[in-house]
Amino acid sequence: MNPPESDTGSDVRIVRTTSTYDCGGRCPIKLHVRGNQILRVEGDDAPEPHQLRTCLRCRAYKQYVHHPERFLYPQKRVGKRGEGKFERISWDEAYDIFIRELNRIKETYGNEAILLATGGAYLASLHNGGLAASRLLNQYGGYVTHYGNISSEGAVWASLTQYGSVMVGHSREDMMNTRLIILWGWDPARMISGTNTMYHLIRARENGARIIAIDPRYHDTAATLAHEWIPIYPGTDTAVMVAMANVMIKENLHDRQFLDTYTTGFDAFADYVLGKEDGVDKTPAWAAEISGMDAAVIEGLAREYATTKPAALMDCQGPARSAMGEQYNRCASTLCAMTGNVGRSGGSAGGGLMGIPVGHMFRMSAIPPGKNPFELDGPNVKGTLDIRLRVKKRIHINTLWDAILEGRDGGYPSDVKMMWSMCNNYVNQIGNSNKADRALKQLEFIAVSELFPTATARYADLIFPVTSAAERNDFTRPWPSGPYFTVVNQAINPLGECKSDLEIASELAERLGIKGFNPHSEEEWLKILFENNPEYTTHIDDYEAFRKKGVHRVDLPEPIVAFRDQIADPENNPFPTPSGRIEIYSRRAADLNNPACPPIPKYLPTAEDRFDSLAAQYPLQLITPHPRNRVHSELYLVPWLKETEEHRVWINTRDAKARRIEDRDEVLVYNDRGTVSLPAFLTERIMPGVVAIFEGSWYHPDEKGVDRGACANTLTRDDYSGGGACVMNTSLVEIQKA
Ligand SMILES: Nc1nc2c(c(=O)[nH]1)N[C@H]1C(S)=C(S)[C@@H](COP(=O)(O)OP(=O)(O)OC[C@H]3O[C@@H](n4cnc5c(=O)[nH]c(N)nc54)[C@H](O)[C@@H]3O)O[C@H]1N2
Ligand SMILES: Nc1nc2c(c(=O)[nH]1)N[C@H]1C(S)=C(S)[C@@H](COP(=O)(O)OP(=O)(O)OC[C@H]3O[C@@H](n4cnc5c(=O)[nH]c(N)nc54)[C@H](O)[C@@H]3O)O[C@H]1N2
Ligand SMILES: [Mo]
Repeated sequence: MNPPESDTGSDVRIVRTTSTYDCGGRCPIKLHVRGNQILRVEGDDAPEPHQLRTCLRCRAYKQYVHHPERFLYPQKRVGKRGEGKFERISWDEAYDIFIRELNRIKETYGNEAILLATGGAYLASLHNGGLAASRLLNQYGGYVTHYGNISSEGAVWASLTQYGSVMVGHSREDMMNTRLIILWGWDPARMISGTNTMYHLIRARENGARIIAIDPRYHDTAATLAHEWIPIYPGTDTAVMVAMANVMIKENLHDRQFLDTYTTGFDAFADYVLGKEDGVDKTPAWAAEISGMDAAVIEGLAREYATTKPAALMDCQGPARSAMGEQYNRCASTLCAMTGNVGRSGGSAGGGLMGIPVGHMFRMSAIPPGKNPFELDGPNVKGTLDIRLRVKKRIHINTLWDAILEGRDGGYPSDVKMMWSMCNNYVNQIGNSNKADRALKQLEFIAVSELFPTATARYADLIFPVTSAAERNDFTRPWPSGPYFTVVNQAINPLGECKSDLEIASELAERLGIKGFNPHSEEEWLKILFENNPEYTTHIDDYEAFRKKGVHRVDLPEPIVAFRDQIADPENNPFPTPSGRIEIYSRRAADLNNPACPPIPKYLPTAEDRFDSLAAQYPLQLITPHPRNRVHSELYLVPWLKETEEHRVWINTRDAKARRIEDRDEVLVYNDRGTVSLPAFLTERIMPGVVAIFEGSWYHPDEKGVDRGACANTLTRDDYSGGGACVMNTSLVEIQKA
């Protein structure tokens, strides 16, 4: 697997390209290639400050592309469903099986029985599997799919409610202008949030900014950069934020003029905060009981944040992937407004998404048609590709398994009989993997387009083997940080008989008699995509040079600051909300009439918080952050990355001792949904009462149903919050020695 690393021969080619992982970053990489083999990966070689530092995942790129367990040929199932036993077949046979089953299901049950499960794995423009498959099934008469961004629906909901926009970020250079950075549930050293975030954070600290981390874990960013770490019980951030507002109002530290000029509904929020609405004064003492933070610490934090100007409160998406997730992002944005930090250099707008308008590829949530009052009518950035979907019905992403198991009888929109899945590993990545096992065993037919034998692929009847990004050309962009654009340049010919999702869909279209599905070559498509996207044409003059260099960095005259124009000149630049203002009170939210989704941000108790009676049985709160050495479950098999960090459950020494657990002991973590088995990591880096299992380890139940892969979602809920966030950080568990 590791070829000789000599890269000096005259037969070695250098290909400048980028990965397409769903990690938010885009590292420009230089591949050294001989024949059809990547020998070596070099990082970006641009000088500072332009260099985009290459991460560990991209440095392991060759082991990903050339991994011996990659699917190289079409396969059909030979063992039992879910057993993972397959046999090589030809492409002709694979297409025949797929079309036979597709037609049979359509004729027997109608198009509504066809579920298309797409995902964000391959974040590039052309070979995007979800787009190709949805165009195909669209022309085949329609299908059922999912809505609700698996990742950030809480943050999307909050930003759209409060600001009417998801572009709530500043370019990272702006951190140089700040005096205080609060990393509120944000650990970019691990999940990077855009290449070079750490570089800019380090420079901000060197420049004198104080950095505070609020997180149940003393995470890597806190350990390397923070002046202070404040632990907090999961799901209680909103209570602390509300109490901070309480302090600010009582001590008159809030920016009344800012609130009067730019916001609406602050008084309603203040009534809630001060207890005029419900008789509960939301004091630091009140929040201390809920959050585990000291009242004095909350008071100090409120004063420091309100009086240090400018200050950047950086919330993200992890705490929002919870049972009342959107409240955290909304309340963060409200504090940003109360302190007058929105639209100001060195400040922040909150909202958790950090999107900026240059080079940024933010995937919009797939909104249920006609259901979501916050629908965005953005331009179709995919240029001339018609991606209007003839979607029959949509199911919330985190209820897919119930929708399959219960169908119409359970109130779901249709009876699903087949699933075609690509660019995701949902058995592993959405809530309740044991339910996924039951649901998928019930389907009549499953096709999975994949590179690797993932937990989801194991359930397939048919595997379409897909090329990696090294085997095709495309455009891609970083998702939260920018400002730059990247190119996927083909480095090697497709391995084995792999094809891209677009090729697979095109060949299926031909066999299904669908005309004009893919009229252009790859090169033609790329040119069309480029020319039809004003983002590219505005910033890039020379197409050929862009392709060759593999990256185009945009020199900004000044850092991007979200809502700079709205704040500088509100008369001429209203916020894109119904009121034209920052909506601390949202009429649209009020109209939903959903107590789980109130018009002002509120702390709401939920099932499986630590006050739930279930805590008597399962006293530990489980959080499931993103892994440093993988992108979710992708890269799981890569040896170099496996070596960097063992998959263990983080448990505080005190909780471990009470259970007679020693470091590295094999333990069972369990609740009513399932049991996982993995070694323990005893540490003071997580607060007592909370345990952490990084998401993405592959689900692998043994005969007794114990998940030996220790997938976090064996323990999580298949549920969603009032605003549609997937509930992945709100689970109670217990732990014992195996
Ligand atoms: N290496 C790597 N990078 C990635 C990814 C990856 O899989 N691997 N995934 C990418 C993707 S798709 C996304 S969406 C982003 C995800 O980015 P995030 O959503 O920000 O990442 P998480 O790891 O879920 O959570 C961030 C932090 O929140 C903390 N946390 C959890 N619950 C709570 C809470 O209730 N309160 C507080 N205060 N903190 C809490 C966790 O301990 C963690 O340190 O990362 C991207 N980057
Ligand atoms: N417990 C818990 N669960 C979580 C989260 C959490 O914080 N906690 N985070 C959630 C978040 S933010 C996200 S974004 C999701 C991610 O959920 P998924 O998108 O399901 O996760 P990945 O593990 O990235 O799976 C992507 C799969 O697509 C495959 N793939 C890559 N490129 C291509 C391609 O071009 N074509 C095809 N056909 N396949 C390809 C990869 O091999 C990989 O197996 O997970 C969510 N799940
Ligand atoms: Mo995500």
